[in-house]
Amino acid sequence: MFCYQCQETAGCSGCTKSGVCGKRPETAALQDLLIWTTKGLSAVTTQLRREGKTVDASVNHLITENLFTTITNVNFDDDTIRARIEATLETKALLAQLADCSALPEAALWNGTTDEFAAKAVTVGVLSTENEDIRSLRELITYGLKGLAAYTSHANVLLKENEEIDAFLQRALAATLDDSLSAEELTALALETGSYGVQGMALLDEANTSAYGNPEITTVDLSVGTRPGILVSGHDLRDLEMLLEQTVNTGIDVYTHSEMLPAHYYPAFKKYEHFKGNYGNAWWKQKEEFEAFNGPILMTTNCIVPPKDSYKNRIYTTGAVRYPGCPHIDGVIGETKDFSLLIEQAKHCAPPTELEQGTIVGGFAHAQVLALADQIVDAVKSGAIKKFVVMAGCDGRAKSRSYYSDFAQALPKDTVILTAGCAKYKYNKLNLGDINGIPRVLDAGQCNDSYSLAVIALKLKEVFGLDDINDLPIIYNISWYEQKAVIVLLALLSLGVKNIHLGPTLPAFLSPNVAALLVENFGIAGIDTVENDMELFFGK
Ligand code: FSO
Ligand code: SF4
Repeated sequence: MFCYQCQETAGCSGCTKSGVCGKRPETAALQDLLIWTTKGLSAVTTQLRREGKTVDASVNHLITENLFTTITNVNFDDDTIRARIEATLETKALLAQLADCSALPEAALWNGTTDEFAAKAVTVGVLSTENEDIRSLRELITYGLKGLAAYTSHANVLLKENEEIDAFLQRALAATLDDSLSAEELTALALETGSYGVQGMALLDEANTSAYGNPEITTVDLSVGTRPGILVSGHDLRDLEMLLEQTVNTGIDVYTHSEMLPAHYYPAFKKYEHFKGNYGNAWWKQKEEFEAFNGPILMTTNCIVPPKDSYKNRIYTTGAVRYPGCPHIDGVIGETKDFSLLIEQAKHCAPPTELEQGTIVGGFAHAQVLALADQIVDAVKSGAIKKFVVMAGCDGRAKSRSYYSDFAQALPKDTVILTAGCAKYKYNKLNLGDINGIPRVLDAGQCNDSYSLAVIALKLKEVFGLDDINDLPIIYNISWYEQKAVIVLLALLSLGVKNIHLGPTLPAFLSPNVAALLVENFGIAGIDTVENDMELFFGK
């Protein structure tokens, strides 16, 4: 196997024996083949569109779900990945009859049987592209598209569609098979991927806010109640809504975990009295925290870590997530899922063991921040706020990530952190105080809510009458882990944001030349020690 798509890849170069994430070589091979066949299907759909023919939304969804399936910590189940390859080949064969496929690449034409999958997979992985710069750019685009697909999938379950984004996503996937494209052309495509990333996040923002209202300042409880609970993790708000509905008056409380924390900020969920609070921290601490929770856990998206036997019988998956041996709650778009299995189990479980007490405050997505714009602008003009520091992205297992807690604590007291994604767990419980009533950590929400941070930056640029987004007093110090962070990064680059610091390590999939190109054109940099970075950013 060879996989280097996430920040925790072995030796900062690539997982070759098995994944640090727990992905086995057989699963990695099937995921490689799923990506390759999905690119082939995308070549066919792109050809169909070129010929003026329409592509059904169900095909768009098949493609985005396939990409979502291969994101780090989403699907560890070979049988379902194999079934997805079969469905992809079947759809491709049907659609290929409607288009002129004579000039399309092999991936568009291959139609092997299930017993040929393993042999084919070894020939179509990441390393099948020999030129390391082309490989690097192809993977940068592919990982960005995986992140984009995850975001549009969440919008799709809320019945929001955008054919333009799907058409681009498929055209870009197909382009990664095209040997005639130069490094310059692929670089331009990576930036175009970023601009569709902005649109994808905007689509999801629209889907979430039109369904559940605009996030507002909210105090979230970190303690536990005395009743049994169900813990919901991942990013899918529609799943949470269905679960909350079905647990009304059952004597069960519902808690959020990791990236689901921002659900508390949405007005629509506040009416549920049994929507108790947030339990635990970022994804990587789940082994201890899920054990202590005592009740059923619903994984709506990444990040699932291979579960310990002690709580495996309490893990349920839904959507793109699968883990062998854990029950899966089915439900297609528009259908109400049936969570009675979890509810029945919860009734016989002990209440959660308390991990901590206290509260945290969040809900600073674009509408809420713009409502406070006057107060914030005044604070900037008076000098009470000197700089904003965007610390969005992911948390992870690496010890070196303690940098982010130390960095947040070392920041001058006249700075405000703008955050989104699970990166926040490194500093959202540190009580960093406030500036004239404005908290020093403003949490916009999930990783996709980085869109809010971009909207806020663009608004500040307008208010201060600046021509260039880079003239704002904003520092970008972003942490990444998986492929959603890649689309967030590309989205920021497409908006013209420069000098982003990315850590705790730069992606292994950036070849030296591609990394140099990003440094030269965008000022992308890594991180240093907290002391040196304070000196760099603040000159002290
Ligand atoms: Fe995994 Fe975290 Fe939101 Fe990332 S829980 S690591 S960019 O923030 O994606 O999914
Ligand atoms: Fe390794 Fe990350 Fe790939 Fe898992 S997703 S196999 S940890 S590079």
